[in-house]
Amino acid sequence: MVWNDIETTSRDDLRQLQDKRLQDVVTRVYENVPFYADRLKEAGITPGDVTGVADLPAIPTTTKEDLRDHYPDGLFAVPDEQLRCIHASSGTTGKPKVVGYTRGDLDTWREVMARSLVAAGVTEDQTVQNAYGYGLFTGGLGVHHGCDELRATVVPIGGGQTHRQLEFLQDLGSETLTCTPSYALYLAERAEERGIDLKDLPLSTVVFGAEPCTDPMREAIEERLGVTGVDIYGLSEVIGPGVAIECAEAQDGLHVWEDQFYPEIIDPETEEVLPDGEEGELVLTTLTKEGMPVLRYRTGDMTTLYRDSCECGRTTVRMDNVTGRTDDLLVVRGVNLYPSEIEATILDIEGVEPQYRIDLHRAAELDEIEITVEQAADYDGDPEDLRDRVRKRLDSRLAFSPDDVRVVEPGGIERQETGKVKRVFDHRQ
Ligand code: DLL
Repeated sequence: MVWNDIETTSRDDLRQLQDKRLQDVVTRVYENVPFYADRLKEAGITPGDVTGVADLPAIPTTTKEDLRDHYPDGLFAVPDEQLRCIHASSGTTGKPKVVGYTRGDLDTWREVMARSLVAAGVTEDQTVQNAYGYGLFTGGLGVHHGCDELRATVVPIGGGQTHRQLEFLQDLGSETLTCTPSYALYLAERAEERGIDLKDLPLSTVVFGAEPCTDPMREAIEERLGVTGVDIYGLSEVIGPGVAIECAEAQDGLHVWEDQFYPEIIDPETEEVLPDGEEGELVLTTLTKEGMPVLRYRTGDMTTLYRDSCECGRTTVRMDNVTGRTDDLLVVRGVNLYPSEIEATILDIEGVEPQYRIDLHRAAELDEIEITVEQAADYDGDPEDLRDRVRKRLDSRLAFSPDDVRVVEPGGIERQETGKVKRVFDHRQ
């Protein structure tokens, strides 16, 4: 089932719509956002030169630094009185990125989130326990808007309160849980401790996002909670959750709602646009946003696009699960590694819990990397063997040998109950 016919429209019709919408948004930002007027003029482009998405590569990209430099509202395209809501995403450094929504933007958000929930298999008669944080973070309210649009029943519990989460999952019988992948696993662990078998409950779907989730992590979620795990992607600067989502039927790539958000993949070094099937940085252009439209926004997220047909019938382009960000890249003694590559490698080893941490140190001018893994509760072998297997697997899969591998007891890696999980600890500064 699809929520909106646009999801299955022909690619030609979709392209016509995108072309028209791009012309409109370029005109709007040219007229209303001095930053974009200057950027476009510098590139020798007037709105009349843009006839469609084929012209996008000529348009300069927008970066996170551009947003920070114009904090808080320098990229807004409407006067304050037209804003209905503000969200902000806290970066690791400096000022947060502030985003403003008009009534029209909130309607768009409701729409793409309703589509997303339907793609995940949620229906109007279901209950959704929403364990994304409410507040400035877009996760909680984004899912909430979508449930409301779909007319499903939302339980706005937000992040944390694990005891209450488990109690409600049992007593209210929610069919869907929405939360980060790390929190889904955290809930599973706490449920196991309390002797609650989540597989016995009506819960059948977890819509996870806001953090990368590798295949072994997804398998752990699906198995421990007895659910179908559906990956949802989005970012505050573009709308929040609801830019793209997997369909429950195929769970094979995320359908990008490209009538609203036009995706491109670029080489992060040269900004050259890469063809379908090649991995690079995702760049998004909002085609209808009013409050804070963005042209060619560099998300920092690494992925691949592909356009072959999907068994669910949706015709949209799909993107691979985001497994890394350009700024997550670890450069250790000349070796380039994404934490997600390390995750996928170690979590695939039997006897290891889906938990780990990566610590970077500097000793005598040299970078050192230490990996900590956690022994599974049901592993009764020798921890030394486990350590050995982790080392060998990292070496054979990634040609990488960490300076140290630590194996800790079950529960030995500190868990995080709220927010986005932190797994890399850089002590080098
Ligand atoms: O995390 C929006 C969101 C909320 C998405 C709930 C899904 C579910 P921000 O806080 O602005 O917005 O962070 C956006 O989080 O650029 C990615 O690096 C990362 N991210 C979001 N979804 C995924 C995902 C929300 N499914 C940043 N897989 C993005 C991997 C994700 N990374």
